[in-house]
Amino acid sequence: MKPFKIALVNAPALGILDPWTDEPDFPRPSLAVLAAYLREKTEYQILCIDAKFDRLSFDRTIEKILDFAPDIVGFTAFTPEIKPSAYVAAKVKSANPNIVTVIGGAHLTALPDRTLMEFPHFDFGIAGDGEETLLEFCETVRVGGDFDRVKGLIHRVGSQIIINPARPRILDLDELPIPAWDMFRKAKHYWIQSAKGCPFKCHFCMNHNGRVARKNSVQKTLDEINFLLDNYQPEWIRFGDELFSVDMNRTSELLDEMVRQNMAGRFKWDVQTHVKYTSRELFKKFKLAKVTQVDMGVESGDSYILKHIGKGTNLDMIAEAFRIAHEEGVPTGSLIVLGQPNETKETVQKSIDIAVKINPQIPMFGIMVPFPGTEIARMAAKGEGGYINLSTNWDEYRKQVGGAVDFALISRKKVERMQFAGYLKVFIWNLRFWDLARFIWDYRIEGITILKKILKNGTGFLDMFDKMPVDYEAILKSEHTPTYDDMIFSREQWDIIQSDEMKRTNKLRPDLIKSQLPIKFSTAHAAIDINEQVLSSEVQS
Ligand code: B12
Ligand code: SF4
Repeated sequence: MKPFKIALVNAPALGILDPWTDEPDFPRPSLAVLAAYLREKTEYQILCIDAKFDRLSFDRTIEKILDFAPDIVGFTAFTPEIKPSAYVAAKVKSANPNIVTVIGGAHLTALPDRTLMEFPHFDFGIAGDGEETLLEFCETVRVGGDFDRVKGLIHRVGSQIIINPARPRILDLDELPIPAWDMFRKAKHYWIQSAKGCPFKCHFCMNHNGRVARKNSVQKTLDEINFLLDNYQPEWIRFGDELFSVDMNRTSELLDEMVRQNMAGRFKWDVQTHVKYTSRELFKKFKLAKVTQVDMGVESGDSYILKHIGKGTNLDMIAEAFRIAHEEGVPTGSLIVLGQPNETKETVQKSIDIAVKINPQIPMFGIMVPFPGTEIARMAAKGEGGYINLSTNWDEYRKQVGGAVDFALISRKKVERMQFAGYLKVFIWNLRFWDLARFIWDYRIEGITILKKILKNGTGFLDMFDKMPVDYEAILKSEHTPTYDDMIFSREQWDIIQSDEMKRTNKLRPDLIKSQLPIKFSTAHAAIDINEQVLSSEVQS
């Protein structure tokens, strides 16, 4: 019998403006995770085509898909990747209309029906966690069946687009197999995820994995690391967890085990977390386990802004977390977003100043992007928060070099100049000239792109995409251009889905909610309990 075939695709980049994202040294985790799940459960023939990792052109990507002759092609896409994915889907469908196309990932999850309306070349969409839905969907295509029954699926019935009820999240991540890294060439870096989800509600983040953190056990996490070490000897393992230390007891145990199993120092590794989920005890353990970097969200240096962005932090908590990390010798990264609601030159300056003060190993200044599904997108669509000129051209939705929105109280150009100056100031003010030289070398392409953009007369940057196919815009011309109402609606819908999910999880696994309430180690951490209150009141109602 002819095998059932599925190709899983990460589309090519439109240009190399930021090598971290456009020309990565790592394979795309979503493809590896979905392929592993399908392989474990089925006999399908599976091909992963990671065009960014393999530096494939659009033509070569399309050719590879068509040569494989799949029954289904599944595309993965963050917001700035949705148009390139749709372009590939359109070309594949025009060459072979029998191939079924399906899109999944954060963008589709934020704008489920709107994505299918904008891009008719996607036959189906899958929102949220993809593993179980993709399997059920493939089986429905393979043996025939009713698409209405597949939770999490978005599909067409005549000219109508139907969003099926959301699929409950997989609560125990240990159920999932180790990602199918063998379906890619050997890489220098790998991203793994030991926890998914985050209890906070930052205005600029959609929190697409939900507000209840779900975790791998310590053993499963160690197995994933050991699997990579044994088979691929990576230089760097990066944790894609929103909050690596969301369950501080689990993290503490994991760090002890990493030391006990002599993992420390065998590879570089880094994590992201929230200042509230840190403590001196934990930083000591991070140090022993030789973490390369702990990134923490600072977001803004202005106390009013900080108080209103849903992060549940204040300037004291932030300063204390970075101070303790320094004292314990743990290298840090600070994440700051310029272009917060009603941002001015003065508040941007405060954000740069706090970065100078906390003096992280690596400072990171992104510029606000109103990603769909976020509160910022809703505000920008309503003209609130000093946001103007909101674009719905998804190619502009990039944090380092982008242009999705402008700011009424400070020009984008000014923000870009201050962003550039901010990077320099952190190093120069702290007399870290060697670190500055290294930073400039490591991020030279990003730096040149930002500089080029600053020096350009116009404000656009889309002409820097030198790999954009000539027929790109023509192929993607749509009958439905996304509207501001779409952005507002998507935020409201997403809030409802998130809140239902929290209540459902609390009924099934109250321990998951409990384990993510931070342990209080210091007075500064005890100062703000907004999110604990939000968490407990939301789940109880
Ligand atoms: C690691 C990471 C990165 C890394 C690596 C990205 C990469 N190319 O792999 C780096 C640092 C480079 C990065 C860059 C960016 N990132 Co990022 N990143 C993450 C992070 C932390 C983990 C992603 C991950 O790999 N998870 C593991 C995989 C298995 O999960 P997953 O991708 O979500 O896939 C699951 C489902 O979404 C779904 N699914 C996904 N694809 C498909 C496809 C099909 C067919 C199906 C059925 C299902 C499906 O099923 C999967 C399994 O359950 C997330 C936050 C988070 N913790 O999730 C942000 C996140 C994905 N990033 C985000 C953003 C915005 C970006 C940038 C655009 C930022 C920027 N510079 O402007 C860039 C864009 C990158 C690009 N290629 O264009 C947003 C996405 C929002 C959005 N609307 O798109 C997120 C959600 C962060 C946030 N909360 O805002 N990122
Ligand atoms: S802390 Fe905020 S930015 Fe980070 S994942 Fe949670 S909601 Fe998103």
